[in-house]
Amino acid sequence: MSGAKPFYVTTPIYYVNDKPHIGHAYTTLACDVLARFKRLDGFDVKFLTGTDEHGQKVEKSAEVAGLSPQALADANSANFRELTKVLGCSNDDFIRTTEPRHIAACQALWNELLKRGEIYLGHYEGWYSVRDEAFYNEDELKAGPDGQKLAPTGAPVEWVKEPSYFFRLSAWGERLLAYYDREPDSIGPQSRRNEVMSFVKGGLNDLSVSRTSFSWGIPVPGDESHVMYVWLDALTNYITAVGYPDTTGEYAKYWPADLHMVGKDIVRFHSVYWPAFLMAAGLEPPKRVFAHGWWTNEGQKISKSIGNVIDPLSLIERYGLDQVRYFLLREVPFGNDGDFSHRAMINRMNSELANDYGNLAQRVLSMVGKNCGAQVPQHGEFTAEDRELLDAAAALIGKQRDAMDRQLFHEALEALWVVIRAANGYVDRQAPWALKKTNPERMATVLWVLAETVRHLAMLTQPFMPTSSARLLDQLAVPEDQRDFRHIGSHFALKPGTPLPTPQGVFPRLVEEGAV
Ligand code: ME8
Repeated sequence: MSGAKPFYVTTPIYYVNDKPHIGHAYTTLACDVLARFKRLDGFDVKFLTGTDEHGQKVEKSAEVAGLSPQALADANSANFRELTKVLGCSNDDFIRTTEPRHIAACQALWNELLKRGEIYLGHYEGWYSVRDEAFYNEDELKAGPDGQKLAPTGAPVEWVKEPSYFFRLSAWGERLLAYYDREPDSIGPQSRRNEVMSFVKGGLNDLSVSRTSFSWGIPVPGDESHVMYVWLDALTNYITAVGYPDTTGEYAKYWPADLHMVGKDIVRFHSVYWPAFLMAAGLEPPKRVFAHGWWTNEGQKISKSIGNVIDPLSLIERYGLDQVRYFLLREVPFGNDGDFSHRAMINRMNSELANDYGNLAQRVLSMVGKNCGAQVPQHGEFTAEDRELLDAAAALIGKQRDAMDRQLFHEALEALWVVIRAANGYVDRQAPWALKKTNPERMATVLWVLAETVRHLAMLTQPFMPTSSARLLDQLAVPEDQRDFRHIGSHFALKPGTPLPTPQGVFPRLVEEGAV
C-alpha cells in the first residue's frame, strides 16, 4: 500500500460496565462502512475500536457484581470484541485501556503536559456525576422529581472535595476557537459545531484531571495517590494505538486522525478537551469529529432500568447481518436521532432489499442464465435510454465519495436506490422477456445494460453489505481482485461471453409468522 493516502478512523472506546447494545453497534458499524469504503477507494486505512476500562463507574459496577474491576473489564471487553466480529467489522486494532502500551502513553502525555506547565496541583470542590464521569458547575444542574440535584443529562451528582491536579483549560479558549475556524470540518454536523463553539465562547474553567478518592485508574507519574481522570486516560487511546509516545512510524503516518466518530453525548469531550490536551502537548488536534444522533426503542429511551435494551446479536439472528447493517444506516439521516422499530426493520428489509435490489438482480441474472446461455450477453449499439441508465450507474462513485466524506450514509444509500429504481423501471419498459422472440439481439443488449448496472451497484454496496454484495459479484463472475473502485469504470465492464454461475437469490423476504 505504499504511496496510498492514509485514513484513520476511530469509534469511541466503550465502557465495560455495560453489555454492548444497538447504540454501540451503530457507531461501530458506521465506522466499518467508512473504513471499507476508503479501503476499496485505495486509501491506507486504520480503523480502531476498543474498550474504556478505568474510572469510578467501572469500579462501582465491579463492586456491585462482586468482581475485581479487572475481572469485570476482562469479561465485558471480550463481549465488545465479540460484537465487532458478529457485526463483520474490519477493525485493524482493538484497544483496551488496561494494556501496558496505553498506560505508558498516558503517563508520557501527562509528563509532557506537566513539563510544559499545563498541569498544576490544586484542590477540587464541586459536583461530579459518576454515571457521566463528568464535572458540572452549579448553574448547569437541574432539579430532579424529589428536588435533588441532577446533571443536565439526568444523571445523579455528588459533591466531591479532594486534592486534584488541574489542566489549564481556561487558557485554551481562544486557541480552540482559532482551530475550529481554521478547520471548518473539525466538527460535524453543523448543529454540533455551533453548540461546541458557543460552549467555548462562554468561557472555560480549568479541568480537574486526577482523583484521589478511588484507585481504579492510571497512576499519576510521581504522585501515586492520584489516578488520572478517566477522560484524559480514555481520549489518549487514539494516539496510543498509533504508537505514542513514539511519534515516528504509525503516528507519523496516521496522526492526526481523519475522523473520530462519536455519539452526540460525548462531543464536548472530543471537540473541546481532546484538542486542548493535544495542542497543549504540542501535538496536532484531530481533523474531524462527527457526532451522530441517539436511538430510541419503539419510541422509548433505551435503558437497562426500563429493560428495553436491544441486543444486536438477536437482531442479527432474526434479520441477518447485512439487513441490520443496511437498516441502521438507512433508516435515520446520519446525525439525527432515530427510533428502532421491528416494523420499520421488516419494511425496509422486504421492500428495499428483497423487492427493489434483490428482485432486480434476480430477474436480470435469471434471464441471462436462461436466455443467454449462462454467459454475459453480447451487446449491440446502445439507445439513449441504455446510455441514460449506464451513465447514472457510472456517476454513482462520485456521489458516494462525496456523501461518505460528509458521513451522509443515508444519502449514499439513497443515491444507490435511485439507480436501483431506475433500473427496475427500465426492465419493465424494455420488457426483455418479450424481446426474446421479436428481437433477441436487442434483448441481449438490454440484459447487458442491466447486468453492468448491477455490477456497479454490487461494487458500491460492498461497504454496507459485504457478504451479499460479494455473492452478487460472484454471480456476475467479477474476479475478486477486480472489486475495488479502481475497477469500477467502463474499462472493466462485464465481458460478453464470460461464463456465469447459476443465479441464486441474495436478499430473502421475511415472512412473518401468522402472515398470509
Ligand atoms: O461514553 N444511540 O462510553 P459508552 C446511539 N467510554 N448511540 C449510542 C447509544 C444510543 N442509544 N448508546 C450508546 C463512553 N451509543 C466513553 C467513551 S471515548 C474516548 C470514551 C454509542 O460505553 C455512542 O457512540 O457510554 C456513544 O457516544 C457511545 O456509544 C457511548 O459509549
